[in-house]
Amino acid sequence: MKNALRECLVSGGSAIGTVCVIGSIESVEITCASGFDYVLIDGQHGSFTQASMREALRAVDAAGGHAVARPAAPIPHLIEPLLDMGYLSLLVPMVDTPEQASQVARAAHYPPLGARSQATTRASIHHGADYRKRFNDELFVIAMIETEASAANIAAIAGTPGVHSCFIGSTDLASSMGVDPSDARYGRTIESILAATLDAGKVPAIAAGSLDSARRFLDQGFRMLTYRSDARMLADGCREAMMLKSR
Ligand code: 3PY
Ligand code: MG
Repeated sequence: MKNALRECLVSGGSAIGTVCVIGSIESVEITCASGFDYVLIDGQHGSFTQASMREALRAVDAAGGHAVARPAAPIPHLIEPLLDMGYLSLLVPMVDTPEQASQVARAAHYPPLGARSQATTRASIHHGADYRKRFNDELFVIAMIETEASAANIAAIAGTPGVHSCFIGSTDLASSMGVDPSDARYGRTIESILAATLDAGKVPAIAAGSLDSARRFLDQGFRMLTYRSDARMLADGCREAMMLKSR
């Protein structure tokens, strides 16, 4: 068992991924085949069921990719089933306070670092006999910073033991601040989240909706970047095709 995403990011590398929301295993396979370093299987906004989150993980594994799971909320009982399926990386939305961050980290880790419950599950069979012994060293927990409250608490959230990365949900952050992404205050907030994440020795991560913003974020120092979604890229391709109508 090896978490290639964690290994790459904690040793100073970068990773580019996208998010699968359509909920189709075929879309997950197509996305993986294009070479993203990870694909986020979205249990917050995606059309996945618990069963299809498991199928999606199998599809990503079969394609030699890396799957990150997003639970619907930062709630311990939503985290455990994803780990029992075999996911090793978690992107947890709406982590607004250090208390929520430690609750998430505690739910995800086995004792003595956390309180995850033991069981014979797909994960413990699929990942081999030493799964329970090695799990805490392979788990990668990413807290999403995507509200004004979360941005205000960034130092304490980033400093939480067991949180390995802070990921800016750039769309929700702008929405929570009530500003457009071109707003100067928004730009300063992103800078301060990045700085606090680096100060805590954690991996800075972000979502980008365009190639321009993705390049800017990577130049700024973000090392994990989720680019658009399968739905958005399908919609963009369709819109491009329909330009034929106005030729
Ligand atoms: C956001 O931008 O709010 C996200 O959640 C990206 O995944
Ligand atoms: Mg969001």
